[in-house]
Amino acid sequence: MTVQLFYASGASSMAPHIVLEESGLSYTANRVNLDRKIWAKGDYNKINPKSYVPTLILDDGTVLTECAVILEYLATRVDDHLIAPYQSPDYWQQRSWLNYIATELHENFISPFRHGNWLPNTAESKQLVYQRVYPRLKFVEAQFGTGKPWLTGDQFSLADPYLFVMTNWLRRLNFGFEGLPNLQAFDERMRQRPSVQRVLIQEGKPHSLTDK
Ligand SMILES: N[C@@H](CCC(=O)N[C@@H](CS)C(=O)NCC(=O)O)C(=O)O
Repeated sequence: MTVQLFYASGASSMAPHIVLEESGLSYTANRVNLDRKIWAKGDYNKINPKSYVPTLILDDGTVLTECAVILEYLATRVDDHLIAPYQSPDYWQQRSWLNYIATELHENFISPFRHGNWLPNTAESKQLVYQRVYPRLKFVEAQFGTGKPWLTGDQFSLADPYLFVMTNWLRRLNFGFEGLPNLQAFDERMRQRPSVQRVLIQEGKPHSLTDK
């Protein structure tokens, strides 16, 4: 089976990209230009009319969207080390984390002006985003207070690459890790994984955040 991932450099699509690298599944990575909504073969909106990444196309042509769902799909395709057994207590904890990252962190990081400029790139919008994400990140920070290496415990799971996208955005936006030492250590731990290093090299430089 070969799946096709559609990604933009440094976007939330980096999370399934890391999971694909972790999983050993066969895949192709198709780069999307989000400013122009095009990819190597033309109009990206024909691939995903929601007009955002990530998109995953399965070998039977099924199109999957929504980062948390794509992550769960990929984790269930491989052996069970990335996700807890279906409906176990740990499974529900992982589901809660994926939903929290998607709705409380990911969405609040996205620029209020969105299209063509999905991370904030003006002083005002950056400030607004920081006010929204900081208390939510503080909550995650406290979860790491118990000394766990990964978000859901001692074992790396599908939630970690998604959280890493958020800590990577903290860096990109120059927000830093003030008051978030556990998240900073997590970010550094993630960067030591060979899968993450490969994806950072493959994806290359993200789009410019220069003030417009
Ligand atoms: N609800 C979607 C949101 C995905 C999303 O916000 N993607 C951003 C990049 S992280 C995007 O592609 N934005 C393109 C645009 O708004 O023009 C999900 O959870 O996957």
